[in-house]
Order: sequence, then C-alpha cells, then structure tokens
Amino acid sequence: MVNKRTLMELIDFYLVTDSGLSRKGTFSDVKEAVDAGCRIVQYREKNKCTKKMVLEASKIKEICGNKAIFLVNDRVDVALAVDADGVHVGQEDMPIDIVRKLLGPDKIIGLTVHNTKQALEAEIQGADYVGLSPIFNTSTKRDAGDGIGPESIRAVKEAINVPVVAIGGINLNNCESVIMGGADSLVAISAVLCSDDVKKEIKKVRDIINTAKKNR
Ligand code: TZP
Ligand code: MG
Repeated sequence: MVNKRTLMELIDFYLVTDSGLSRKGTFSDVKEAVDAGCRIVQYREKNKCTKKMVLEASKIKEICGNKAIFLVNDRVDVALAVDADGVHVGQEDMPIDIVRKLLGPDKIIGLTVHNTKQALEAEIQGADYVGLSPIFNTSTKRDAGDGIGPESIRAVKEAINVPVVAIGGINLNNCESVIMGGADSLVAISAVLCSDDVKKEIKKVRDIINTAKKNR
C-alpha cells in the first residue's frame, strides 16, 4: 500500500465511519468518500461483535482498494485479521509500542492526543500521525471533553514531525480555521455522514481544505 512517508502529502479529508449516524450505511459512505477523493478511511465501530467487524472491515478494505489507506479503530486483532493498512488507537487503548510489535514496521499507527506533551510522547513511541482531539465541542463522542480551539493546533504541529489530524466538531463552516491553524488533515463525522449527499459534502470539505492549504 502507500508508503508511510507519503501519507502527509496524500491526505486532506479523513473519513471515520459511524454506522449510528450513517444514512445509507457504512459501505455506501466509504464508497462515496473514495469517489469524492478521500484517501484515508478509518473503520470505527464500538458495539459490534468481532465476527461482524471482521466481515465489515474486509469489505471496506475492498472498497478502499488501492485508492485509500484503510485503518481500523482500536481493534488491532481486526486489523491483523483483514490485513488493514494500520490502526488508530486512543490513550486508553493498547500502547503503541506493543501495537508496533504486533503489526510490524510497515503498518500505519495513529494515536489520539489532547495536547503537546502527549503528541511528543506519541512521536517518540512511533506514531505515524496524531489525531488531535477535540478541536470543538462535539456530541458525536460523549466523553470527548471540551474543544481546545483551532488556535491550539499550531503548538502541537510545531512540536512534532508527524502529521496532525484534527477531529471533533469540525464542519463546513469551521474547517478552514482548522487548516489555517496548522492541521494537515481533518475528520468531520456528523457534518458529513448526516448530510443528504455524502460525496458532495466531502468534495466541498476537500475543496476548502486544499484551498486553505494553498493560502497558508
Ligand atoms: N474522537 C474525538 S472527537 C470524535 C472522535 C471519534 C467525534 C468527532 O465527531 P464529529 O461529528 O466530527 O464531531
Ligand atoms: Mg479507542
């Protein structure tokens, strides 16, 4: 799959799936995202059984094909089972030095961080990117805490050499401020999945991201 070092140049909009918010289903969301030019997809399911997760992850990997990087949230076993491109884990999940041993040097490991200290630790431990969260208040993840604001991104970005993916409460109206704040990529779950036309919405977000990147 994609060389990890090219990840930073490749990604703009980052899709995280959510079957609870999806209108037409996760497979349809992933297909529309890939068709809209999204190059990184994370399968995130909190309440499904392992068998279902493996089946769904396998199908999503197929939809991503060689067009998008495919990561699994939390579940290293599911990622291994379907030979995903990597995993995204949180501060309370499996420590990433252990994830690295299990997945090997070539897989992508993303870690959620909430501040510069955690971002520095993430890089030292071998994270390929950090997910900085939450930028704004969000109701999609109940325990996400208070938004840190787009002005907090810069310090994290300047402290580390791996890409910073912003997440939490991001939508069409505020995504420009997130990129201007220094994020390399961003996730917008409800703003995209609750819209009538997922593909169109992602195209709009990607346009704003890429225009903002040229202007900063
Ligand atoms: N992690 C931190 S905030 C969040 C996750 C999974 C939810 C983001 O969802 P939304 O709808 O884009 O605010
Ligand atoms: Mg997690």
